[in-house]
Amino acid sequence: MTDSWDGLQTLKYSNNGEVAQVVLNRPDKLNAFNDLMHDELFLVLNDIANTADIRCVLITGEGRGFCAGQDLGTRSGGETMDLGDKLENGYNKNLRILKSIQAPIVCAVNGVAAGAGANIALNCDIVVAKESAKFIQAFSSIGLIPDCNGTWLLPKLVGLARAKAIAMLGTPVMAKQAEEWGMIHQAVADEQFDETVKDMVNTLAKRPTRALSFIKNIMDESFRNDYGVHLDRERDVQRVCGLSHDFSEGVAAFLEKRQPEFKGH
Ligand code: T3D
Repeated sequence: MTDSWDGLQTLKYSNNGEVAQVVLNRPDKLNAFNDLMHDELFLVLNDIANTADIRCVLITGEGRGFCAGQDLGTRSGGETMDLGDKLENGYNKNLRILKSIQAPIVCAVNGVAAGAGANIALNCDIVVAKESAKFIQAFSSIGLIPDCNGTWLLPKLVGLARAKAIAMLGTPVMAKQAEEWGMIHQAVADEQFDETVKDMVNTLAKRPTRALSFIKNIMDESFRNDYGVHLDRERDVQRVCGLSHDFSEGVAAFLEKRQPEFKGH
């Protein structure tokens, strides 16, 4: 970790120019978000977005939880409030930067992910969770709707029937179930979790980053493109990939029967 990030109070952050790691760090509150955490996350996500050669980003949580969403201790029970402003200046501001990061983002869900915590995870490119972890759309239990784009993501990931049910009932979804439903990529036995995450991050950091960035963007785009438009988009993006170092290296390595040395561009 660079010295300049030592003062963070709600996160741990390291960025070696190739891999960036963000650890939500309020374990006594299951890493629930307060205003400082929103602000500190904004700073580190900006740093990542502005690190040109970053190859992979890892987001995880400290302690037994991943993130319990908004710190309800920062909201006054028995009062109404304008949550639109809160969302815009907190979660939405951060999710917009998260989305702008071009490197693959792995979310390692180390424990319970509730409310905004669950949906922040689902906004990442690859979600790996401990088998003991659970995802809870806790919002409706306090009279809210899923935010952090949960109402956009969930129907696409698990289908409308399951999305509506888990959002309305607030039923916890265990990691294995989440994997079976396609909500996350993989549920991993707790004892193999750290190793699996480390291997995945190291692998991604050596793969052709520019192509991975195109993959995530064009797959997101697929939801708003029609068939013909999407074929055109693939053609245009593949044209760019074909002109890249990593394509020429990938083919050369295959023909020479050796491992490719991708540079990420
Ligand atoms: O307001 C806005 O800005 C709008 C946006 C909202 C976005 C949202 O995220 S709304 C949803 C907010 N989150 C929740 O409603 C979840 C609340 N938490 C829980 O339901 C449970 O804590 C969990 C299911 C996540 C975990 O349960 P369990 O039994 O494993 O742990 P616990 O004992 O409930 O929690 C441990 C501690 O963390 C406890 O503190 P204590 O008693 O040991 O001092 C608990 O109060 C604290 N904690 C857990 N979640 C929150 C929290 N403190 C503040 N805010 C939390 N969200």
